[in-house]
Amino acid sequence: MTIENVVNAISKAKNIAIIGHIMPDGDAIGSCLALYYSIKRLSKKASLYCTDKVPQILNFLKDVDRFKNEIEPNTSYDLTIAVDCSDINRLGSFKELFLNSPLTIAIDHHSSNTGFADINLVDTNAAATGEIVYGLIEKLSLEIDTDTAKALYTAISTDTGHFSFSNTSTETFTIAADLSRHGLDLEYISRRLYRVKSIERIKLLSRALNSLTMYANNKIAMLTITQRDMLETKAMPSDTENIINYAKEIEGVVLAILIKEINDTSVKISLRTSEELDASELASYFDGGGHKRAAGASINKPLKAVKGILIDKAMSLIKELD
Ligand SMILES: [Mn+2]
Repeated sequence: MTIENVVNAISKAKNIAIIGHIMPDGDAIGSCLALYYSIKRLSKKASLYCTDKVPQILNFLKDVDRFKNEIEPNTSYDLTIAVDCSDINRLGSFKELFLNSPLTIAIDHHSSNTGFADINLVDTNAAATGEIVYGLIEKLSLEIDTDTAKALYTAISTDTGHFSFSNTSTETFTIAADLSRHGLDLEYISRRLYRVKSIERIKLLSRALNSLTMYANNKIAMLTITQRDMLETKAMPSDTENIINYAKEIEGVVLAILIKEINDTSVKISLRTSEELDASELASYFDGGGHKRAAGASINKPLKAVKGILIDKAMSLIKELD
């Protein structure tokens, strides 16, 4: 069985590289950390790698500063593990390190996983890679300590929308219940993950909400974020995340649009739709792509021009529905 092969490979290895995906999320960081702690407890050497910075929201986790974005000099690894990566490009600048490793493992739950490693521990029924790592730690006959429990709980909570998305299973709750037995302050973790926000983020949100414009009998909601909004609020690019949901959550809205001005001649659009409307169809009109419910595009036109074209196109799609 795959999991036994993973246990064997880890048991034999001396120095292991653990790589989380580009633009890491709670599942990637939490799963990497839990794996790192477990490997350390087996008295082996390990390094944590990630191309992009750990999101600020996860700074409450111990050891996030151990993630390096450059390969440690004069180090060679006999095993490399890709965590929460659906394909090899998700490894970013560590793709080379992975390809040159004598043995590779991928631990992942994406249904789009390409099976790019020597050993692929992929379970598409798992709500988070954190669930798979939990099972692996059990197989390694290790006890779960508080730091490991905290990292795994964060991984699973963030990938399930705090246990509310459709991927949340009985197994998810069973694992979370067990993790909660290891001295976790659940109120503190959810406060850090979901309630505490930077002042810059709130100022940006306030400006974005102020831009709200409704079209087509309140079926379309549009938000815009300008360069000036970003500059004057000192917000980070990641602070724009989730803002579109405020438009999407308005009752009766079938299409939510967020236009983010990149510079004077280009914008990024994000689209969210409900039921009838296909977001990817609208995005493809602007050479973008995505899924039925969520899509986006980068457009080389000024904000004002995009607004006009986008609304025209969206209105005609809405009319087709009636
Ligand atoms: Mn994940």
